Formats: sequence, C-alpha cells, structure tokens
Amino acid sequence: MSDGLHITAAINGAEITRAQTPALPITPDEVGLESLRCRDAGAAMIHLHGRRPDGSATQDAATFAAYFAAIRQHSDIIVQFSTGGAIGMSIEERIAALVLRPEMATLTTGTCNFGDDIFSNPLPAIRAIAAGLRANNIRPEIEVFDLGMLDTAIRLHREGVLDGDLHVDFVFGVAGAMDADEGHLRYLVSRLPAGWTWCVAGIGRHELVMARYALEWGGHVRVGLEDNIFIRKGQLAAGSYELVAEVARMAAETGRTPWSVAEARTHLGLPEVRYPHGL
Ligand code: KMH
Ligand code: ZN
Repeated sequence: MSDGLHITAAINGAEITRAQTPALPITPDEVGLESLRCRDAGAAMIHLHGRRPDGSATQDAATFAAYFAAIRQHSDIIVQFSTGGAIGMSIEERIAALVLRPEMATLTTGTCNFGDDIFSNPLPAIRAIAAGLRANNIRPEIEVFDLGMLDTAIRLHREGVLDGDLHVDFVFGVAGAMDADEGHLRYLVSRLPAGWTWCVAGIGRHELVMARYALEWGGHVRVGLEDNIFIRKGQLAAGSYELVAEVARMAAETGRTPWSVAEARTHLGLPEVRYPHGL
C-alpha cells in the first residue's frame, strides 16, 4: 500500500447555501483564499462548481475563469472543474467552462437518483462530456455514485472513449444512490483495474467515516463543504480547510502522508500547472 495520500477539497458544490453555512465561498476572492487555506491544510486539488453573486449555481465560463484566476493568484493547487453542475442543467451548460482547460474535470458515468431529483447522465451525454474533455486535453476524474457506474467507466475505457490510468471518486451517501457502506467500497476497490487510483467522498455524517476506510485501505480522500458542512456533530466547519486538516490529522494516525501539489501532479499524470486558457 502506498503511504502517500491525495486530498481533494470540494469547496463549494452546487447545492449548499449560505443559509446552511456562512463558510461557503462564493466570490472569486473567497474561492481563491479558501483554496489556499485548503492547500496549506494538506489538499492538493480543488473540486470546483460555479456560483453567481446571489449564490445560485452556474457553469458559465466567465464565473469559472474568475475563480480559476483567483486560485492561481494564491497557489499552484490542481484545479478540477465539475461537469456535473446542478440538477436540471443541460449537458451544454455543464461543459461550458471546459474551454478554459483546467487540469482535470469530473465525469459521472451513469444516471442516479439524487434526493428527490435525477442526476441525468445517459450514455450519449457521457460520451459528449468525454469528447469535450479530450478536445480540451483535460484529464477526467470518474465519479461513481452507484455500483454499475464503475462498470460503465471500464467499458468506455475498453472502447477507447477513456484512456490512461484513471482516477475514480466513489461517492457514498447520496440519497437514492449508493449507501455509505464498507462492503460497497471493498467490492468497488476489488473491481478497479490495475493502475487506476481511487478516492472516497462520503456525504454528510459519512464523510469522515468513509475517509477512514480509504486511509486504511490505500485510497485517497475528498472532503469539503460540497459534501458535508459539519466538523463534528452539531458544529459547522469553519471552512473546507478544517475538514482537510482533520483528514491530514487522521492520515498521521494511519501512516499516510498527504501529497504535496507537485507529488499529486506526478502521481495523477498532471505535470503542467495551467492558467485559464484564452484569458
Ligand atoms: N451537483 C451534483 C448534481 C460533479 O461535480 O461532477 C453533481 C455533482 C457531480 O456535484
Ligand atoms: Zn461536485
């Protein structure tokens, strides 16, 4: 088992509101500073959604350009855009910011329930997003919300729609999708092709529980306000950085050492530090 640990900070998401937590970053300045705090706490990558000034979700390129530039004012942390966006967005909306060429972007390989809604990712949409990633030379991170989504990623890899060793994020605890269950994680890891890397994102109270399994089993970890706003029962996290710091503390207990940004770039095959393309 590798002792190096990749930590992703999912700092804003599309669903969490300022009413739920005042720590949610919305402006470019807030996103830039929060990204730096997460890096200082041990994160090597920021998973990013777009928000308008009123807090509503958007995937438009101008918003992501401002965020990306603000992040780069402070650090070289790996920037990963969401292509999931928010429920109800069209595929075109979801991939609008890829022209900025971040280092990575997400690709969910299947449709699932998402609370009372449907997170829609039919195969033609998956292929279209994969084509958008390829056209802009962006590495995907595969998002797996349910068991069959890993099978789909493997099938698309076999077809050549996806290539290289992939990094997969197993998301546990979305209502209507895969439960936060140790057995599910064990099974998914057993099916992962050799050379692929994996991390876990547990939703809500499952976040740090699933993180511990990943730490103990050689996986990597995603935390942040997108997935969970509490540092402990009833106590809001001061920011995603506090959750990152908690994972770094747990890592020390389990013999894992967070990768620096440079180490994460090497291990994930993302050597080049990118800036918003076309600005
Ligand atoms: N907001 C969710 C509907 C992703 O970022 O790629 C989808 C999501 C996945 O957050
Ligand atoms: Zn997301």
